[in-house]
Amino acid sequence: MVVWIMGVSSVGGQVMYPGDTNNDGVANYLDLLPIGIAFGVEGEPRPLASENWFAQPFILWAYNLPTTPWVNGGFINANGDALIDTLDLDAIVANYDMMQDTAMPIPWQHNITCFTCPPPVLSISYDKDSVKVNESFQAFISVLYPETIPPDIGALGLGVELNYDPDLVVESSVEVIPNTGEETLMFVTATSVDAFGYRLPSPGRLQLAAAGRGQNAFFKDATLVATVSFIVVDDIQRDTVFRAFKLDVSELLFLNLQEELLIPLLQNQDSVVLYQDLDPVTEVPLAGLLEIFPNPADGFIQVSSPQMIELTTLRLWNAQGVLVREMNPGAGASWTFPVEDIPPGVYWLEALGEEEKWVRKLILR
Ligand SMILES: [Ca+2]
Ligand SMILES: [Ca+2]
Repeated sequence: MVVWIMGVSSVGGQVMYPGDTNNDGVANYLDLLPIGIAFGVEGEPRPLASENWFAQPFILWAYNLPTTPWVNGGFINANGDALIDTLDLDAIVANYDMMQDTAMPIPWQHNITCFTCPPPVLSISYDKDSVKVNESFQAFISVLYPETIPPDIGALGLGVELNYDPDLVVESSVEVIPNTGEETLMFVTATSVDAFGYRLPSPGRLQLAAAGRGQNAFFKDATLVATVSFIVVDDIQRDTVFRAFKLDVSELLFLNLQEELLIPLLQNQDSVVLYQDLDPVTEVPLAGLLEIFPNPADGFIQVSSPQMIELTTLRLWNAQGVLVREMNPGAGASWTFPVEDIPPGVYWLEALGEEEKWVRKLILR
């Protein structure tokens, strides 16, 4: 065995690319996790080491990842010194999304699951439930457990890829802000406009990894991983005044310190309604008069005014901006709008007076 190792190293048969720490053929957010698992491990420095993206011979380390043992410590040691630590992060960012097929990459798949570990919950929520054009809002990416658990059954880290509709937000303003207040965590983040990478995710995609340094970092009842800030584009109109914005999870990987797979749950029901005022000048007077009741509603909505007014139109829009129901109430001070056959969810009630418009969010259950 020793002879074989020395034979390989002496002929330089094994090569690595700095930043592709799991040697799966691409440098990206997932390459943070091997650094977290192997944090503090020491081995042979790489002769003539560079952090540039080219094949570099290295001396095999005694260390291999626990459940994907074809990943040797020499792949993880991106900067080429004798230690796995945060200095090995830089090459991931510098070579982001670069691909290689000469280091004999192997897909990084985890077949060993920790079934006795409680499932971590990836939670996505927002600071607002509705946002106007040109205004900003934030998404919060957190890891939750029902209660704080012993660290040894928690998670070392996670890698997640999120998608959204790039036509709804100003792509150049999308910013991932890691929660550096969690001092045990290391982060790799990427958006389509991240300034550091050569190649980057396409618009509407962002990637995020967070991991502890040689110890499980997720075991508390709630840990904020990152905040993502967005700005709504100045015109969301596509035959409608409302659009729903939602982050969808396309890839999600949780590993623990033993490199075992954790099976996560997803808490991602929320969305943000983006809207624009078609005629904001005339919005004010009706707003002082109209009230809706009950909200949340089931069965019917009562729209009322303390005085007689002329209400030409009531329209109910769903969060996708689709007109669900319209009626023409006419003159009066109280109107009943039936909703018993409409699916539960978030809706917008739009009321038109003779020259005025009024909009209010409501929930049907
Ligand atoms: Ca990789
Ligand atoms: Ca290193």
